[in-house]
Amino acid sequence: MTGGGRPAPRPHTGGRVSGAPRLVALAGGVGAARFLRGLVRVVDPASVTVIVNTADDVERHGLWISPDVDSVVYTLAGLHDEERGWGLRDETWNALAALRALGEDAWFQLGDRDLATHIWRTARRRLGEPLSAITAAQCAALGVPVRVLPMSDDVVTTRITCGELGELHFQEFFVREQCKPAIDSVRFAGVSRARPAPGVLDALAEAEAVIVCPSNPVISIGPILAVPGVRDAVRAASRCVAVTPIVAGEALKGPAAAMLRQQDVEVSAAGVAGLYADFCSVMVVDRRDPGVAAGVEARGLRAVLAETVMATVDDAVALARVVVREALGGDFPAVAA
Ligand code: FO1
Repeated sequence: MTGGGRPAPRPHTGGRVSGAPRLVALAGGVGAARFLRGLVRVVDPASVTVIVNTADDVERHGLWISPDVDSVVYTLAGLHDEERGWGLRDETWNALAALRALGEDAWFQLGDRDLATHIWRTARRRLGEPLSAITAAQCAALGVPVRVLPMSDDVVTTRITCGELGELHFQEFFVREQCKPAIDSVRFAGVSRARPAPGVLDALAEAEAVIVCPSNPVISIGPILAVPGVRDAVRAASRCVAVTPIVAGEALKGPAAAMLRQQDVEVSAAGVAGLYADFCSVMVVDRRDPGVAAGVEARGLRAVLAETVMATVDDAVALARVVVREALGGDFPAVAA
Protein backbone atom coordinates (compact mmCIF):
# COMPACT_ATOMS: atom_id res chain seq x y z
CA MET A 1 0.00 0.00 0.00
CA THR A 2 1.28 3.53 -0.71
CA GLY A 3 0.45 6.89 0.93
CA GLY A 4 -3.18 7.89 0.43
CA GLY A 5 -3.69 10.88 -1.87
CA ARG A 6 0.00 11.40 -2.61
CA PRO A 7 1.21 11.93 -6.18
CA ALA A 8 2.83 8.97 -7.92
CA PRO A 9 6.64 8.89 -7.42
CA ARG A 10 8.63 10.78 -10.05
CA PRO A 11 11.05 8.61 -12.02
CA HIS A 12 14.54 8.69 -10.48
CA THR A 13 16.40 10.54 -13.19
CA GLY A 14 17.45 14.15 -12.57
CA GLY A 15 19.24 15.90 -9.72
CA ARG A 16 22.30 13.69 -9.37
CA VAL A 17 25.66 14.36 -7.80
CA SER A 18 28.34 12.22 -9.47
CA GLY A 19 25.67 9.78 -10.61
CA ALA A 20 24.19 9.31 -7.14
CA PRO A 21 20.53 10.13 -6.47
CA ARG A 22 20.12 12.98 -3.99
CA LEU A 23 18.80 12.04 -0.58
CA VAL A 24 17.62 14.35 2.19
CA ALA A 25 17.42 13.05 5.76
CA LEU A 26 15.43 14.76 8.52
CA ALA A 27 17.32 14.23 11.76
CA GLY A 28 17.22 14.71 15.50
CA GLY A 29 20.09 13.63 17.74
CA VAL A 30 21.44 10.25 18.74
CA GLY A 31 19.07 7.86 16.88
CA ALA A 32 19.48 9.84 13.68
CA ALA A 33 23.24 10.01 14.04
CA ARG A 34 23.44 6.22 14.47
CA PHE A 35 21.34 5.69 11.34
CA LEU A 36 23.31 8.23 9.29
CA ARG A 37 26.62 6.52 9.91
CA GLY A 38 25.07 3.51 8.18
CA LEU A 39 23.60 5.61 5.37
CA VAL A 40 26.97 7.14 4.46
CA ARG A 41 28.37 3.64 4.05
CA VAL A 42 25.56 2.62 1.67
CA VAL A 43 25.32 5.67 -0.63
CA ASP A 44 27.75 8.36 -1.75
CA PRO A 45 27.96 10.74 1.26
CA ALA A 46 28.23 13.68 -1.16
CA SER A 47 24.68 12.93 -2.31
CA VAL A 48 23.25 13.24 1.22
CA THR A 49 21.88 16.40 2.84
CA VAL A 50 20.90 16.16 6.50
CA ILE A 51 18.41 18.71 7.86
CA VAL A 52 18.85 18.83 11.62
CA ASN A 53 16.55 19.92 14.43
CA THR A 54 17.79 23.01 16.27
CA ALA A 55 14.89 23.48 18.69
CA ASP A 56 16.95 21.70 21.41
CA ASP A 57 19.58 24.45 21.15
CA VAL A 58 20.34 26.08 24.46
CA GLU A 59 22.51 28.84 25.92
CA ARG A 60 24.50 27.71 28.96
CA HIS A 61 27.30 29.61 30.73
CA GLY A 62 27.14 32.20 27.94
CA LEU A 63 27.73 29.61 25.20
CA TRP A 64 25.46 28.53 22.36
CA ILE A 65 25.03 24.77 22.19
CA SER A 66 23.40 22.95 19.26
CA PRO A 67 23.15 19.39 20.61
CA ASP A 68 21.53 17.69 17.63
CA VAL A 69 23.87 19.34 15.12
CA ASP A 70 26.82 18.23 17.25
CA SER A 71 25.49 14.67 17.66
CA VAL A 72 25.21 14.33 13.88
CA VAL A 73 28.53 16.03 13.08
CA TYR A 74 30.56 14.29 15.81
CA THR A 75 29.15 10.89 14.82
CA LEU A 76 29.80 11.37 11.10
CA ALA A 77 33.31 12.56 11.97
CA GLY A 78 33.82 9.40 14.08
CA LEU A 79 34.52 11.51 17.18
CA HIS A 80 31.39 10.75 19.21
CA ASP A 81 31.15 8.92 22.51
CA GLU A 82 29.46 5.64 21.67
CA GLU A 83 28.25 4.78 25.15
CA ARG A 84 27.02 8.22 26.28
CA GLY A 85 25.43 8.85 22.89
CA TRP A 86 26.23 12.60 22.91
CA GLY A 87 29.42 14.63 23.15
CA LEU A 88 32.96 13.61 22.32
CA ARG A 89 34.98 10.48 23.01
CA ASP A 90 37.89 10.58 25.50
CA GLU A 91 36.33 13.59 27.18
CA THR A 92 37.50 15.21 30.44
CA TRP A 93 35.38 17.45 32.69
CA ASN A 94 37.80 19.90 34.31
CA ALA A 95 36.09 23.09 33.09
CA LEU A 96 32.73 21.89 34.41
CA ALA A 97 34.27 21.18 37.83
CA ALA A 98 35.83 24.64 37.79
CA LEU A 99 32.48 26.23 36.91
CA ARG A 100 30.88 24.39 39.85
CA ALA A 101 33.66 25.64 42.13
CA LEU A 102 32.72 29.16 41.05
CA GLY A 103 29.15 28.47 42.18
CA GLU A 104 27.60 27.80 38.77
CA ASP A 105 24.67 25.38 38.66
CA ALA A 106 26.32 23.22 36.01
CA TRP A 107 23.55 20.64 35.42
CA PHE A 108 24.22 20.52 31.66
CA GLN A 109 27.42 18.55 31.26
CA LEU A 110 29.93 20.14 28.91
CA GLY A 111 33.16 18.27 28.39
CA ASP A 112 36.46 20.12 27.98
CA ARG A 113 36.86 19.20 24.31
CA ASP A 114 33.17 19.75 23.55
CA LEU A 115 33.50 23.23 25.08
CA ALA A 116 35.89 24.17 22.30
CA THR A 117 33.04 23.66 19.80
CA HIS A 118 30.68 25.83 21.83
CA ILE A 119 33.25 28.60 22.37
CA TRP A 120 34.04 28.59 18.62
CA ARG A 121 30.35 28.53 17.60
CA THR A 122 29.40 31.26 20.06
CA ALA A 123 32.20 33.57 18.93
CA ARG A 124 31.17 33.20 15.28
CA ARG A 125 27.49 33.76 16.11
CA ARG A 126 28.44 36.95 17.95
CA LEU A 127 30.16 38.16 14.79
CA GLY A 128 26.84 37.65 13.00
CA GLU A 129 27.60 34.41 11.17
CA PRO A 130 24.49 32.25 10.68
CA LEU A 131 24.34 28.76 12.19
CA SER A 132 24.17 27.22 8.69
CA ALA A 133 27.55 28.76 7.74
CA ILE A 134 29.07 27.83 11.10
CA THR A 135 27.85 24.24 10.69
CA ALA A 136 29.30 24.06 7.17
CA ALA A 137 32.65 25.26 8.56
CA GLN A 138 32.42 22.71 11.40
CA CYS A 139 31.80 19.89 8.88
CA ALA A 140 34.68 21.04 6.70
CA ALA A 141 37.04 21.27 9.68
CA LEU A 142 36.11 17.80 10.96
CA GLY A 143 36.07 16.14 7.52
CA VAL A 144 32.35 15.34 7.45
CA PRO A 145 31.52 14.53 3.82
CA VAL A 146 27.73 15.07 3.94
CA ARG A 147 25.97 18.44 3.84
CA VAL A 148 24.56 19.17 7.32
CA LEU A 149 22.00 21.98 7.42
CA PRO A 150 20.35 23.31 10.57
CA MET A 151 16.59 23.51 9.96
CA SER A 152 16.75 27.29 10.40
CA ASP A 153 19.22 30.06 11.18
CA ASP A 154 16.51 31.65 13.33
CA VAL A 155 16.21 30.66 16.97
CA VAL A 156 13.43 28.14 17.64
CA THR A 157 13.10 26.68 21.14
CA THR A 158 11.13 23.67 22.34
CA ARG A 159 9.29 24.65 25.53
CA ILE A 160 7.51 22.11 27.65
CA THR A 161 4.85 23.00 30.22
CA CYS A 162 4.92 20.69 33.24
CA GLY A 163 2.33 21.42 35.96
CA GLU A 164 3.74 23.41 38.88
CA LEU A 165 7.18 23.64 37.30
CA GLY A 166 5.62 25.81 34.59
CA GLU A 167 7.24 26.16 31.19
CA LEU A 168 10.69 24.59 30.88
CA HIS A 169 13.30 24.78 28.16
CA PHE A 170 13.57 21.35 26.52
CA GLN A 171 17.01 20.78 28.08
CA GLU A 172 15.70 21.70 31.54
CA PHE A 173 13.02 19.03 31.08
CA PHE A 174 15.31 16.47 29.43
CA VAL A 175 18.57 16.83 31.36
CA ARG A 176 17.91 18.75 34.59
CA GLU A 177 14.55 17.13 35.36
CA GLN A 178 15.46 13.82 33.61
CA CYS A 179 12.10 13.72 31.77
CA LYS A 180 10.31 12.96 35.07
CA PRO A 181 7.62 15.69 35.19
CA ALA A 182 4.29 14.97 33.53
CA ILE A 183 3.89 16.99 30.32
CA ASP A 184 0.93 19.32 29.83
CA SER A 185 1.94 20.79 26.48
CA VAL A 186 4.81 21.24 24.03
CA ARG A 187 5.42 24.26 21.81
CA PHE A 188 8.17 25.46 19.50
CA ALA A 189 8.72 29.08 20.45
CA GLY A 190 9.68 31.26 17.48
CA VAL A 191 8.84 28.71 14.81
CA SER A 192 6.08 30.66 13.08
CA ARG A 193 8.59 33.43 12.22
CA ALA A 194 11.49 31.09 11.46
CA ARG A 195 12.74 30.76 7.89
CA PRO A 196 14.23 27.53 6.57
CA ALA A 197 18.02 27.78 6.54
CA PRO A 198 19.59 28.50 3.13
CA GLY A 199 19.61 25.29 1.11
CA VAL A 200 16.82 23.51 3.01
CA LEU A 201 13.98 24.07 0.53
CA ASP A 202 16.27 23.64 -2.50
CA ALA A 203 17.60 20.34 -1.14
CA LEU A 204 14.04 19.09 -0.61
CA ALA A 205 12.97 20.26 -4.07
CA GLU A 206 15.90 18.44 -5.69
CA ALA A 207 15.69 15.29 -3.56
CA GLU A 208 14.83 12.02 -5.18
CA ALA A 209 13.79 10.79 -1.77
CA VAL A 210 13.42 12.06 1.78
CA ILE A 211 14.29 9.86 4.75
CA VAL A 212 12.85 10.51 8.20
CA CYS A 213 15.44 9.20 10.65
CA PRO A 214 14.43 7.25 13.79
CA SER A 215 14.11 10.39 15.91
CA ASN A 216 11.48 11.63 18.33
CA PRO A 217 8.52 12.54 16.08
CA VAL A 218 7.27 15.24 18.46
CA ILE A 219 10.35 17.21 19.53
CA SER A 220 12.98 16.26 16.91
CA ILE A 221 11.13 15.82 13.60
CA GLY A 222 8.18 18.01 14.72
CA PRO A 223 10.16 21.29 14.87
CA ILE A 224 11.75 20.69 11.44
CA LEU A 225 8.33 20.13 9.86
CA ALA A 226 6.94 23.16 11.70
CA VAL A 227 9.38 25.60 10.06
CA PRO A 228 7.14 27.38 7.52
CA GLY A 229 7.45 25.79 4.09
CA VAL A 230 9.27 22.64 5.15
CA ARG A 231 6.32 20.27 5.58
CA ASP A 232 4.92 21.33 2.19
CA ALA A 233 8.34 20.79 0.60
CA VAL A 234 8.60 17.29 2.09
CA ARG A 235 5.05 16.54 0.91
CA ALA A 236 6.06 17.59 -2.62
CA ALA A 237 9.09 15.29 -2.64
CA SER A 238 8.81 12.30 -4.92
CA ARG A 239 9.20 9.74 -2.15
CA CYS A 240 9.53 9.66 1.63
CA VAL A 241 10.55 6.72 3.83
CA ALA A 242 10.48 6.89 7.64
CA VAL A 243 12.13 4.65 10.22
CA THR A 244 10.16 4.06 13.39
CA PRO A 245 11.68 5.43 16.59
CA ILE A 246 9.34 3.18 18.62
CA VAL A 247 10.16 -0.49 19.24
CA ALA A 248 7.88 -2.81 21.23
CA GLY A 249 5.85 0.10 22.58
CA GLU A 250 8.84 2.10 23.85
CA ALA A 251 11.35 4.62 22.58
CA LEU A 252 14.88 3.22 22.68
CA LYS A 253 16.05 6.50 24.19
CA GLY A 254 14.41 9.68 25.38
CA PRO A 255 10.87 10.85 26.07
CA ALA A 256 9.15 10.02 22.77
CA ALA A 257 6.70 7.55 24.35
CA ALA A 258 5.50 10.03 27.01
CA MET A 259 5.23 12.77 24.39
CA LEU A 260 3.16 10.64 22.01
CA ARG A 261 0.88 9.61 24.90
CA GLN A 262 0.47 13.27 25.88
CA GLN A 263 -0.69 13.98 22.32
CA ASP A 264 -3.08 10.99 22.37
CA VAL A 265 -1.02 9.24 19.72
CA GLU A 266 -0.60 5.45 19.95
CA VAL A 267 2.94 4.61 21.11
CA SER A 268 3.85 2.46 18.12
CA ALA A 269 5.11 2.73 14.55
CA ALA A 270 1.43 2.95 13.59
CA GLY A 271 0.92 6.01 15.79
CA VAL A 272 4.02 7.64 14.25
CA ALA A 273 2.77 6.67 10.77
CA GLY A 274 -0.39 8.67 11.51
CA LEU A 275 1.74 11.76 12.22
CA TYR A 276 3.63 11.32 8.93
CA ALA A 277 0.74 10.12 6.72
CA ASP A 278 0.42 13.32 4.67
CA PHE A 279 4.00 13.18 3.37
CA CYS A 280 5.36 9.69 3.85
CA SER A 281 4.61 6.51 1.89
CA VAL A 282 6.75 3.87 3.62
CA MET A 283 7.40 3.17 7.33
CA VAL A 284 10.19 0.82 8.37
CA VAL A 285 8.77 -1.07 11.36
CA ASP A 286 10.92 -3.02 13.80
CA ARG A 287 10.98 -6.79 13.23
CA ARG A 288 9.78 -7.26 16.83
CA ASP A 289 6.49 -5.54 15.93
CA PRO A 290 4.93 -7.49 13.04
CA GLY A 291 1.52 -6.91 14.62
CA VAL A 292 1.91 -3.15 14.11
CA ALA A 293 2.21 -3.40 10.31
CA ALA A 294 -1.56 -3.54 9.77
CA GLY A 295 -1.97 -0.32 11.79
CA VAL A 296 0.71 1.38 9.67
CA GLU A 297 -1.02 0.29 6.45
CA ALA A 298 -4.40 1.43 7.81
CA ARG A 299 -2.86 4.92 8.01
CA GLY A 300 -1.93 4.76 4.32
CA LEU A 301 1.79 3.87 4.53
CA ARG A 302 3.39 0.64 3.39
CA ALA A 303 5.01 -1.21 6.29
CA VAL A 304 8.42 -2.84 5.83
CA LEU A 305 9.79 -5.00 8.65
CA ALA A 306 13.49 -4.74 9.53
CA GLU A 307 15.90 -4.73 12.46
CA THR A 308 15.84 -1.07 13.57
CA VAL A 309 17.90 -1.42 16.77
CA MET A 310 21.40 -0.29 15.82
CA ALA A 311 23.87 -1.73 18.33
CA THR A 312 26.73 -1.72 15.81
CA VAL A 313 27.74 0.06 12.62
CA ASP A 314 26.88 -3.13 10.73
CA ASP A 315 23.32 -2.89 12.11
CA ALA A 316 23.13 0.72 10.88
CA VAL A 317 24.40 -0.32 7.44
CA ALA A 318 21.83 -3.14 7.21
CA LEU A 319 19.00 -0.76 8.18
CA ALA A 320 20.23 1.91 5.75
CA ARG A 321 20.21 -0.68 2.93
CA VAL A 322 16.54 -1.43 3.60
CA VAL A 323 15.69 2.27 3.70
CA VAL A 324 17.63 3.13 0.54
CA ARG A 325 16.06 0.21 -1.31
CA GLU A 326 12.62 1.55 -0.38
CA ALA A 327 13.61 5.13 -1.19
CA LEU A 328 15.34 4.57 -4.51
CA GLY A 329 14.53 1.05 -5.60
CA GLY A 330 17.19 -1.65 -5.88
CA ASP A 331 19.19 0.26 -8.46
CA PHE A 332 21.42 2.62 -6.49
CA PRO A 333 25.17 2.99 -6.64
CA ALA A 334 26.54 1.39 -3.49
CA VAL A 335 29.78 2.82 -2.12
CA ALA A 336 30.73 0.23 0.47
CA ALA A 337 30.31 -3.43 1.20
N1 FO1 B 1 22.34 14.82 27.72
C1 FO1 B 1 22.21 14.46 29.00
O1 FO1 B 1 21.46 13.54 29.29
N2 FO1 B 1 22.89 15.13 30.00
C2 FO1 B 1 23.73 16.15 29.73
O2 FO1 B 1 24.30 16.75 30.64
C3 FO1 B 1 23.92 16.52 28.35
C4 FO1 B 1 24.81 17.51 27.98
C5 FO1 B 1 25.02 17.77 26.60
C6 FO1 B 1 25.98 18.68 26.20
C7 FO1 B 1 26.21 18.92 24.86
C8 FO1 B 1 25.46 18.23 23.91
O3 FO1 B 1 25.68 18.45 22.61
C9 FO1 B 1 24.50 17.32 24.28
C10 FO1 B 1 24.27 17.07 25.65
N3 FO1 B 1 23.33 16.15 26.04
C11 FO1 B 1 23.18 15.81 27.37
C12 FO1 B 1 22.46 15.49 25.07
C13 FO1 B 1 21.28 16.39 24.65
O4 FO1 B 1 20.51 16.80 25.72
C14 FO1 B 1 20.44 15.55 23.66
O5 FO1 B 1 21.28 15.05 22.65
C15 FO1 B 1 19.44 16.24 22.82
O6 FO1 B 1 19.18 17.55 23.02
C16 FO1 B 1 18.22 15.36 22.60
O7 FO1 B 1 18.30 14.93 21.25
